Amino acid sequence: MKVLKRFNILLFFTFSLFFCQTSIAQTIIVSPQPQKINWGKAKAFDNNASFKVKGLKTADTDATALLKKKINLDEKGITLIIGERGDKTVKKYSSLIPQQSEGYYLSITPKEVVIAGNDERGTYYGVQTFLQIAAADEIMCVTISDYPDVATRGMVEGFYGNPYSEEDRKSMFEFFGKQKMNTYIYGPKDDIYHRAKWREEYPAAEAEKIKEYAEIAKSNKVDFVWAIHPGNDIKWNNADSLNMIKKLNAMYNLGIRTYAIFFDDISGEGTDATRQAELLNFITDEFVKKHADVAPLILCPTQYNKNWSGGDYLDILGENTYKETNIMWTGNSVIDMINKEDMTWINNRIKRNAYIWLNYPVNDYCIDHILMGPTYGNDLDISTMLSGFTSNPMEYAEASKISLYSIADYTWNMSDYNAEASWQRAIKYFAPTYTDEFRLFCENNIDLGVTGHGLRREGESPRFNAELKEFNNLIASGDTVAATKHLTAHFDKMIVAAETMIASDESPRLSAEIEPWCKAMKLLALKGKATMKMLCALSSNNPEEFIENYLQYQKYDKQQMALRSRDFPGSIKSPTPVVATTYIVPFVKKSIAKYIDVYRQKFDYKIDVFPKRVLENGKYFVKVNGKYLTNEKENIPNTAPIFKEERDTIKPQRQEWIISFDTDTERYKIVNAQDNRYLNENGSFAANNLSNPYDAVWHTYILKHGTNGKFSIQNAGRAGNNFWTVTNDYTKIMNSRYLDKEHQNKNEEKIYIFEIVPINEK
Ligand code: LOG
Repeated sequence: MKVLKRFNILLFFTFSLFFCQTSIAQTIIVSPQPQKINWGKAKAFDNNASFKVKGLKTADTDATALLKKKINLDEKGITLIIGERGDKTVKKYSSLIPQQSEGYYLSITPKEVVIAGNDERGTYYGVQTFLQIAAADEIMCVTISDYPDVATRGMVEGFYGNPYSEEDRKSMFEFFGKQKMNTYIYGPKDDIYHRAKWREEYPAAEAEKIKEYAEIAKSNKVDFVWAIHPGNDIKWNNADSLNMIKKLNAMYNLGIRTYAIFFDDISGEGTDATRQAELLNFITDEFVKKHADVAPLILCPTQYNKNWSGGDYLDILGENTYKETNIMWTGNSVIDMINKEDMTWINNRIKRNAYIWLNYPVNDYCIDHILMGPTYGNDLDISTMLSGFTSNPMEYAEASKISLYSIADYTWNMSDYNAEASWQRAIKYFAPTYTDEFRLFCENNIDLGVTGHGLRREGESPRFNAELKEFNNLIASGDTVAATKHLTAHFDKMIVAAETMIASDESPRLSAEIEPWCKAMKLLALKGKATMKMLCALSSNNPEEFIENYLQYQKYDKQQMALRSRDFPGSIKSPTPVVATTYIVPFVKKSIAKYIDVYRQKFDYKIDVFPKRVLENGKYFVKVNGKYLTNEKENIPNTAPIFKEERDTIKPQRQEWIISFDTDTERYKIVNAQDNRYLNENGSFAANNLSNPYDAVWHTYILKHGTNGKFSIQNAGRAGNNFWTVTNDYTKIMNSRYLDKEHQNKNEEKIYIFEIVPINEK
């Protein structure tokens, strides 16, 4: 008995020690995720330890400056050895330092700390990692051997819209230093000295700012790359080549050492590949090579994605531009994630490794959305196929850091990258206190909806969808009240999250940026709650309560429509912010239409508060020129009804059409009373009523009342936007796409031709 007890105590201690240590190590997040990290079993020292630093004079000055700012120095403190390969201080450890550029070795023991870079940046990154670990209450023993997978990592400020503010940029440089990103390409479309007035020098005050950016970036080990966009009006002559050199020289004097030349989004003369290559080579010869400290050029070509490429444009660039010139690439299309196959394709064309310009999380083409979701979809085995990887973010700098945090993870250690885990860590990093509230905000701002560019993002509103399942199950089992409680509780969470994020002083700049979307989220949740109350009112047969909540819903809806995000006088206009457009918005919209429909069938009380319907649900004659639309070929596939002069006295239903409002699409469906078949977009029956079930995409119409008192019937959904008209002999319905161009969808006379008459009116 005694022995057993002792054994148990021992077990308890061993276990608690084990768990305690693992849990400390696990709460420390080293970001970006290191290549090799070995947590020791014991604590090295406490958070308040002080250090005696060896190597302060020889190690990289940015690294030592950062270190001195953050730790306590004390001659009697723990020894901290710092330096880069070749320095005496770290000679002993040289075999442990990774060979890769920007790599570092870090070791923390109770006896000493070693930070040894393979080069200056490596040392600096070693310090950043040390500071992340040393921020914990207890500093664990650890050994790290670390280096980046992609040499050039960062962002391109390359969007249309508000350029970043001074504060945005400075905060970004610091963030990049911490997250080990080394490149910031400056090319905002709405900076006139980048694009419209590319030949002119910056006025003194702005020039001063650029100079400051270059300096601050540098002290965070970030290359501040300045980009010029001459393609809209460049002349391929000597004068403009010299204009270019002059401007680049002026920028050199402001401290710029890496340059990019952008030829994206232009047309006409500027798009000539041969001329572009000649210019780039000229600049390399006459400018880059004349300065020992200027890096090779970065070119954004006119054909910067596979969809927009054709002819021999890319081959000419590949053949003619000097091999050290970097060529940018956005992937398979303008907005796309990067995959291996496309990398092989482009690298073969340009005869070098492409430099990625990832158009994510940029939202200048979907400015009503804010993109806060996980950064997923880039292949994890392409690190050796890239010369650089930069992300084009949103004009919302703080909000963009959610994705940029993951870009840092991805480019640093690609094979270990886990989009979901990295996203969760980013959320926690930016909202350590309000993590769950911020997560709820982020997960409701993932997808961007339908855009011309086609990118969609999966996984929006997962917690809402889980509650919706419960809701649907309970509705099916008849328990409306319990069902609505599920969604109401979730809507309440959304409200609290929105309010918390707006009021939070944890990241005030982030809060300010996302505030319009937080407000939109709150109003959406309030609308959702009102909808749930309407459902309860329906099930308890309470029309007053239904109307009262419907009026609330309308009030919130108006408030939401009146919201505006950031205004901007340039190329982007301020939009109405939208959130959760994939699942929650459609759910609320469809629910409200459905509940109103049920209400109208049950009650008369105050139905004039609802949007007017063109037609009430019912049975109608559909007539043109006094003739009745008649379904003569009962239930025979591929037949069409015809217009008949006379009333059908044998089977009157053949001329009766059940027209009803489809609450999902807010369009009307038209069904024949004789065989229950749905008319399709051509005004015919494709199949019989068994093999051709109702499909809102093909079987619903927009009805409009014309000034002549007649109706138009318009196809919608995938069926397009054409109208019904009639064949020349007035016997059948015809799709207006068969009309000549001039008459298509415009000619009122050919479109407002249908009399839709309730059958009891005759
Ligand atoms: C522009 C870019 C813009 C982005 C997304 C490139 C190379 N150029 O279609 O400035 O932010 O798409 O709208 C672009 O992507 N053109």
